Amino acid sequence: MTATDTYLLLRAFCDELGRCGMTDACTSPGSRNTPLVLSLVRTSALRCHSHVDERSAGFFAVGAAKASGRPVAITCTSGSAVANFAPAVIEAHEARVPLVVLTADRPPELRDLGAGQTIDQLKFYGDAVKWFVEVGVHEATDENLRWIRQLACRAYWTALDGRPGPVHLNFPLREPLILSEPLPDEDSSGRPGRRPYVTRELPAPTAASLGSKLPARGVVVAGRYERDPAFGEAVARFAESVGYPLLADPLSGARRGPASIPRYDLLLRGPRFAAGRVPELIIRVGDLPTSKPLRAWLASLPDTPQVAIDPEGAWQDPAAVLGTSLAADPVATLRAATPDAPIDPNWLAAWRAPDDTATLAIDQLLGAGSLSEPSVAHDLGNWLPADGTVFVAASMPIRDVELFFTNHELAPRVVSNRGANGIDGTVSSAYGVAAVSDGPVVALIGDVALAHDIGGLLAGRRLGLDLTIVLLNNDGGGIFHFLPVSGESDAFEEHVATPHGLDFAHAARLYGCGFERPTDRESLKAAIARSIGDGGTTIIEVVTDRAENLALHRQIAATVIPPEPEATPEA
Ligand SMILES: Cc1ncc(C[n+]2csc(CCOP(=O)(O)OP(=O)(O)O)c2C)c(N)n1
Ligand SMILES: [Mg+2]
Repeated sequence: MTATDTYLLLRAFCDELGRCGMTDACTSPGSRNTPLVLSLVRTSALRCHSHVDERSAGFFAVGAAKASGRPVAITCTSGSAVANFAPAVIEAHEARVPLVVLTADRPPELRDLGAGQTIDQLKFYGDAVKWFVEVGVHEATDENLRWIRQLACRAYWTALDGRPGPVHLNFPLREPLILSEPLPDEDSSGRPGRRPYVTRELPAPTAASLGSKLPARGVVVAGRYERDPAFGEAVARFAESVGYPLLADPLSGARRGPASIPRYDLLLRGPRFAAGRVPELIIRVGDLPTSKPLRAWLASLPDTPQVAIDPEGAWQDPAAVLGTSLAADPVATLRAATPDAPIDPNWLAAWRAPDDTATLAIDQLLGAGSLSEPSVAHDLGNWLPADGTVFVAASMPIRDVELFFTNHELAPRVVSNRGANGIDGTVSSAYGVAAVSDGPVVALIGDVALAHDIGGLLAGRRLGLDLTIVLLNNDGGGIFHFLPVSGESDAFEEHVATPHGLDFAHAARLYGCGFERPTDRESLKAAIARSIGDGGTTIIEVVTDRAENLALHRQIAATVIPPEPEATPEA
């Protein structure tokens, strides 16, 4: 077994990933993974994105795979580098994102014997991966070249098949790690015509029946569903055709059309509103939206038939109220559903009118004021073009986008890491989206999330990517002011809100980004347009105050929700 064997096998493996349809891979530096890195980089079908930090590489790949719908490969050296992929692997598992994780390892004779940078990498990610393979050390015989091409195909298709997710291949690599002579040009081990060695036919999306007769009073709830660009439009048209109110998280792409009720989070907080609108059927598509009031409302209706169209077996039902789970394609199912269902115009109107009133009230409240966290979330949906993408961080940004995005036929795509709801890796994932997107990408992010992945900024300059970062800087975790812990005054500020006093202008300088600090809505709009026009990365900081933000949210809620003695407090 020589370095030539290693490189011949890896060349065939990487070539095969490209033949299957892979276009992007992320590398990170090290010694042990030299054969993996060089083989990926020398595969002409793959764009290789170099990262210094494995945690960033992993989250970058998550963003690229989410936005492209294609599996992305990531590789790292042995030891704790493998552990630094873990947060992204977990996000990919939870959010159903296809990744092919290629870790380098010491060969078996060097494990657990004090050799450097050696940890137990076998099944390192546990049940977070769909498949683990210890690849082993092999000679590049004809049989083994066939086998490794098959292995690449299996890794690619397994990541994508059924419920997508990460797969992990651990490669023991023996020294020497570089070639002493060039590989022969010819590799005839692949199929002719650049066909994949194994073409796996994934089943065509199938429709299921929602029943022969839809009731007059139904509701559609739509959440994150990234891989089918037709999803949002199909859901909105279905809701319109049957006259069902559509409660659509912007992550669904379905917040549009005359049936969409974008203020559901605020409206459903009013018990009188909810009590007067008990539906006969709830159709759920995509992930559950983040909104607590919506989740609480669904949970309060265990006797209302609730149907989820759930092709990936995601079981999004923490309250155990679903009666039917259809293993079918939501787009095909909704398109096939009876278009002439009995429409009760009063039913939709009973949602439409208060929703329109709420939207007007919000516009007035925000219009009168200067920049605020809600105003930024509100405006981004209107300012960005339809081919643009907003990558939204966890914490208040994702909640404010859900609360304040308006109905918009040509809204930008909204993408977020909602698998594990982490604040980690946000910058890196946004760059991953930018790497595979044609339109402009804007990241909406809080200050703690930016500080957490500040190293992710390195990708901008090193990889020549364009990203506009709208930073909502309230010097800490503003979300915690909405929670009961905010009353624990001995520990809240230092240990929960965690103010840091960082001046992000210095970070912008360090990483070669532009920096702006607009103070009104118009200058924010202009700064975003400038950043998109100029290219590169600009951090556009909007300075806010956590306590004022809480007060503004309360004011908006009090204006929208009619006063009722038993009104629930904001969560
Ligand atoms: C990896 C990870 N660690 C911790 C948390 C818990 N957490 C949720 S929100 C938050 C604070 C986020 O602050 P910031 O990004 O400034 O957003 P803001 O709350 O101010 O909107 C934290 C620490 C998490 N979600 N993920
Ligand atoms: Mg903050």
